[in-house]
Amino acid sequence: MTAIQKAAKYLLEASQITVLTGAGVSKESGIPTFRDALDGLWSQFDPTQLATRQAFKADPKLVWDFYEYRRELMRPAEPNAGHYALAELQERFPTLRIITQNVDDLHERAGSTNVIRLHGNIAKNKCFANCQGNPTPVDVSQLAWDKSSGPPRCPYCGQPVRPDVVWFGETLPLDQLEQAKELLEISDVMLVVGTSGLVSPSAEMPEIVRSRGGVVIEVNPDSSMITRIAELKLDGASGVILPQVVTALANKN
Ligand code: BV8
Repeated sequence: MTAIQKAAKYLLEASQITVLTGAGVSKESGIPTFRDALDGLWSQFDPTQLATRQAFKADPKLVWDFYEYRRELMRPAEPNAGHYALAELQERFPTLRIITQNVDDLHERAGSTNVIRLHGNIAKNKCFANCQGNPTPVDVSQLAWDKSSGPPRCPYCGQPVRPDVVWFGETLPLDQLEQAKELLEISDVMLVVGTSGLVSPSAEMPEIVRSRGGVVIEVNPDSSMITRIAELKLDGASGVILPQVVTALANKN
């Protein structure tokens, strides 16, 4: 039995399948991951230095421009075969949930529903002070400001507007984290796709499933911090591997 067929068998035998995705699942959509040495964002910018409240307070324009640069990169991106395959898996297994670390919207645009977003949505913005409540969404398309001067001001309180993403050192949205934790307690299979497993607390999630006797299946062309706890490693790009899993399931009908 091939690794793909083994993966299909684990999925068929599962009562709750949870998928954890990282930047790798969007790589084939043209969005650079954080690790790529060549086009990686972390080689040009160091997000652990830029994706923080401190950096934004120190230089709002630099951090705002960093996000405008990434939003520009993401604008033409379309879901790839890996996103569509995950949406097909959710059709096949209706209780399947996706927990994503990504801040793009490609899972939703591929048709996946009820996606748990641990780190927010780069397309959205909010008041830095959350002056009307956490979060205080701000639609910048309704604002006029000198774009060369950095972020616009919150229309309610005048504080700078910031991207609605989770920065390093910030806690994850509690509702999303709660939903993820509940899933980890009932998942008997976790499919981990395209993550280096370096960022917490998402990095600890596969281990929680494994420590309860669940099966961790990893899809990644390289090794990662998850590989050592994976029952099954599917070596390759998610846009290639995941459609093969869908096909293997169809053949088992
Ligand atoms: C928190 C949004 C509680 C922003 C992101 C020391 C000081 C302070 C904090 C910490 C610390 N040590 C640890 C921490 C916790 C910290 C952390 O983990 N830091 C790391 C750097 C060590 N975490 C936090 O701060 C989190 N909050 O813990 O709250 C708390 C509160 C206060 C004080 C203490 C604790 C918040 C973390 C969220 C950060 N925000 N994103 C933005 O996007 O700008 S994280 C960001 O980076 C992404 O969202 C993603 O999560 C992460 C990148 O990871 P990956 O997705 O895995 O991507 P990567 O490039 O690394 O890997 C890609 C993989 O794909 C590779 O394995 C590659 O082989 C593979 N691949 C490539 N091509 C393909 C492929 N796979 C499949 N197919 C392909 N084609």
